[in-house]
Amino acid sequence: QNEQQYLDLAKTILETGTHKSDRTGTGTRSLFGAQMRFNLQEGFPILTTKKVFFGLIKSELLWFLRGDNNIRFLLQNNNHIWDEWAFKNWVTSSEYTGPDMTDFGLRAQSDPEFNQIYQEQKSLFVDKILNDDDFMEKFGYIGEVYGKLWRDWENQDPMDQNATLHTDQIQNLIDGIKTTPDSRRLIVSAWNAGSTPNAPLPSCHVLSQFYVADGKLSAQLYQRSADIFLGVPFNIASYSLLIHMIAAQTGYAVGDFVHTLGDAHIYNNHVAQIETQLSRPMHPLPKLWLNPEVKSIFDYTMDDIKLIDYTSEPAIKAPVAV
Ligand code: DHF
Ligand code: TMP
Repeated sequence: QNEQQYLDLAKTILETGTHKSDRTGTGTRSLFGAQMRFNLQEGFPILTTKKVFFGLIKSELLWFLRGDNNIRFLLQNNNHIWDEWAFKNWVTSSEYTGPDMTDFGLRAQSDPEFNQIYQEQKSLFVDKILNDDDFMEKFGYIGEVYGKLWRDWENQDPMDQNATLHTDQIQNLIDGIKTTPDSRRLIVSAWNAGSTPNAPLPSCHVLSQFYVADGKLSAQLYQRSADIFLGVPFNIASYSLLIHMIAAQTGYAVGDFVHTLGDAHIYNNHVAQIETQLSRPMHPLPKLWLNPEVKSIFDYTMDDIKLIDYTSEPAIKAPVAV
């Protein structure tokens, strides 16, 4: 089964990964360069050895496809997976006057008293993003990443110093698949070397390439940095969903999702959780349903996307490294 590749990779990293320090101060076991291949005809590749919250994956992908990089839309959908990185913008700004939030991610894990103060500040922050437009405009953005670059990559027109070009990579991709399916240039990039490195979290899924053969649409993702326990299960399901949606809109069946990883790591504070997961049985993979009435990749809503027969082992909680 598809999922075995993920479990094998996790096991290899646990057993052979290099102990490596990292930006967040958490520490990891890490391996450089790995690849998994998910045949989407065999079922939808969401993990079954732990429960993965598909609703969060749907709303995050719809958010990318809106070209939105302000977390308000996520919050309106009860999705909090990006809160910490927008919160970081706020507490490091000159306008923040609350209690000291230096290193909030690490301190929240080791200091229960601080954690309470932090949780209070974070829920104040979330309320303000939802209810205060000026505040949302200023502090809700997560920088030049994903959605913005997918739908509206801006660069100066080389022919005209005063003109800015706007590129919709997703529309171009769909047009490309329809008109030149043999093309080797079906690329979506989420790394603008000029601006992305300054984002609160520079894009992790950096580049994807789409491929059509034998009536099937496949894609390969290059992910520069891969949190095996928390991020990767989301990334696998998210790109598989995107392939299904684009296939539906271009008239192809689904092929493979090829997932190529750069720094593939297990955080030291996820080791017990992944060991639990490795001891569990797999369940059969679910199927994906997309509403066939939807006529544009940009028109899908939460209700147009459903998983059928998803059964899994229970969720496993783990702290996210900030
Ligand atoms: N930072 C790090 N260190 N790892 C990440 O995977 C990561 N992912 C980001 C942003 N920054 C990151 C965006 N994606 C979760 C999953 C994906 C994600 C962020 C967070 C996560 O915590 N998932 C939990 C459930 C969270 C919830 O219920 O709100 C899980 O158990 O899958
Ligand atoms: P980094 O910018 O120092 O590489 O930290 C980013 C962390 O977030 C790293 O652990 C990888 C993880 N991550 C994913 O695995 N998938 C994602 O989609 C995102 C946004 C982050």
